[in-house]
Amino acid sequence: MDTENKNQLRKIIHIDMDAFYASVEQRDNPELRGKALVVGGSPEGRGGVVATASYEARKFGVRSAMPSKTALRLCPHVLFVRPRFAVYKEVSNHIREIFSRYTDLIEPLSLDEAYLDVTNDKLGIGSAIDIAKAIKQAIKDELNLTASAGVSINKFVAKIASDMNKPDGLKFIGPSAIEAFMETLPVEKFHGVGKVTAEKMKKMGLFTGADLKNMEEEQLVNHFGKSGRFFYRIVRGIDERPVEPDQETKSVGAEDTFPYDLTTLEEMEPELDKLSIVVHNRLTKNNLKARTITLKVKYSDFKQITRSQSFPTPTDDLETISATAKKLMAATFVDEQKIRLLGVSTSNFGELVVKQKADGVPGQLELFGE
Ligand code: DCP
Ligand code: MG
Repeated sequence: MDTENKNQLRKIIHIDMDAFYASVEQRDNPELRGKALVVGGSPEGRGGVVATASYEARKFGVRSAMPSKTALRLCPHVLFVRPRFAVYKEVSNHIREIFSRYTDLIEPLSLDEAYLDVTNDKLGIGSAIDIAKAIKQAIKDELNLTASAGVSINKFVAKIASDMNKPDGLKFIGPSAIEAFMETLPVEKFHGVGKVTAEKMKKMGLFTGADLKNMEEEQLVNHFGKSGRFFYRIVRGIDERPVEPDQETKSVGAEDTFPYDLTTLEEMEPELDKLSIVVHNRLTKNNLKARTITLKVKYSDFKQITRSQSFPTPTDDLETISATAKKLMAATFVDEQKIRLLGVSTSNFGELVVKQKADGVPGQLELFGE
């Protein structure tokens, strides 16, 4: 059980869309409904992996990230559907808007998945189960798609729970049920346990949460490093990681340290052009425009300066970025200076855009890297 005071128990929901890309394709094309299909990959089975499979295809063992060839072997009549990322992105924005009716504490993990902290929900509903039901209903009514929800007092248990009754599931694991639940959980379900760690655990005779629970904290740390401390706590139902809403992007930039010092403007200008291209690409990819362009210069004695210029209207124009960087460089450069690093960055964005985590990669995983 969580050691927190009962009154302070959090209410966490994990929501995950069912067979996301595949369901969107079946929704938008009636001919695909009820059919075994994969999104992505190639029908000739030549190359590529599939992004996801419809439930009809999963019956044959077809799964995400499987080579097309394998998918075809398991299910010879499987249909290959081209992904339409713009549509998935649109649906993703819409579900996030639905979440935001209930809470601002939303932590997206990918396009189709998010944690919500509804301890103090905006509408004063109070019951996390009722909120999860309402969200699922809104997704059905407004998007004609289904999602599964897990409800508990922490992120880890909520995420496991959302997967338990898929599709269209809702699973609540309350505080008094957590410890018993964790004891039966196979070790590979634990956060941060990949194939390598799972093998190691099994060799040590650790198969379930109950086995992990028999270990001293120190033993777990000795065998599994920092993750060991996490395992020790999580198997007791303790996971205090907060739901962290994405941060607003404050700046977008690029910099480069050179293998030898630059001493002339002629050498620096092509480098500034290269950096500007990187910055320009990042801005357009994230749909950002900046009012301020900043040049950073580090000298061979490690002294560092920055010089900025601001514009009345936000821009993502490559020519403007590189011309400004070069102008700022020319204005600050003095002969004989040795320059080790150059950087170009942009800030002061015209619109508020939230940073996206890499799709499909839960934000915390790298903490426990294998
Ligand atoms: N995805 C991908 N490559 C992967 C895994 C997923 O491109 N290796 C994409 C396709 C999925 C979407 O991300 O539709 C969401 O991933 P999920 O893991 O949530 O899988 P699904 O939503 O497809 O199925 P489930 O019902 O199991 O959640
Ligand atoms: Mg999903």
